[in-house]
Amino acid sequence: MACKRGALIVLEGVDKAGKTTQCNKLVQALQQSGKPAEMIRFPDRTTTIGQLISAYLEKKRDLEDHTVHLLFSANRWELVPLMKKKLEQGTTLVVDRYAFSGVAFTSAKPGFDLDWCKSPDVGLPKPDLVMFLQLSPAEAARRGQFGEERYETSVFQKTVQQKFEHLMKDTSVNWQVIDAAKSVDDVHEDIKTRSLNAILAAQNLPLGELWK
Ligand code: 2DT
Repeated sequence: MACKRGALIVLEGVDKAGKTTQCNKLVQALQQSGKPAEMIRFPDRTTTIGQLISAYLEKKRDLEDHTVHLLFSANRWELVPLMKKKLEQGTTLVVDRYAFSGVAFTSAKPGFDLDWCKSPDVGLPKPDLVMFLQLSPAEAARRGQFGEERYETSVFQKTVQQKFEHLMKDTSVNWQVIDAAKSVDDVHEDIKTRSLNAILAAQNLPLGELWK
C-alpha cells in the first residue's frame, strides 16, 4: 500500500546555537503527536568512515583537508539507502547538520572553492526544510567556552557563519532562519510549527535531489 512519505528536515547553525537539543525535542514532539520521526546526525561517528572523522575532530589524527571533506560527504552517502527507506516508509527524519555544514566548514579553510566543496554532495536527498539557528557571536560567547575539538574557535566559527550566509542565498533550498537567542521552549515551538507545515507539504511531493 502506498503511504505518504516522511519529510527530510535539517537543522543547521553555528556551534552553541542549540541544534542537538532542538533536534531531540522536535523528534519527541513529533512522536507524541503521532508522527513517526527519527533523528540522524552528521557526522555519524558510528560507521568506519565516521570513526576516522571522529578521530580527526578529536585531533587524534590528522587528515589532508580535501580528504576529510570527501570523507564527510561519503559519511552522508553511506546513509542514503537507509534514509530513503525510512522516508518512503513515512518516517520523518530530523537531521542534525547536513551537506551545508560540510560546505560551510571546508570552504572556511583557505584555498577552497565553494563549488568544489558542494560537488560531492550534489544529488543527495534534498531536505524539504532547512532551519538555520541564527545566533550572534556575542550570544554564542555568552553561552560558554568552545570545546576542545577541531574548528571550535570563535575566529573559525565567524568565517563558517559567513559561508552559511552565502549558502542561504540559494533559493533552490527551503531555508528558514530561526532566532536561536530565544528560550529553548520558544525556539522549539517555532521549529515545531515550521516542521509540521513541512511534513504536510512534503507528503504528496517526490523527494528532491540536492543542488541538481
Ligand atoms: P558536532 O558533532 O559537534 O556537530 O561537530 N563538520 C560537520 C564538517 O566539517 N563537515 C561536515 O560535513 C559536517 C557534517 C562541524 C561536528 C564538527 O564537524 C564539522 C563540526
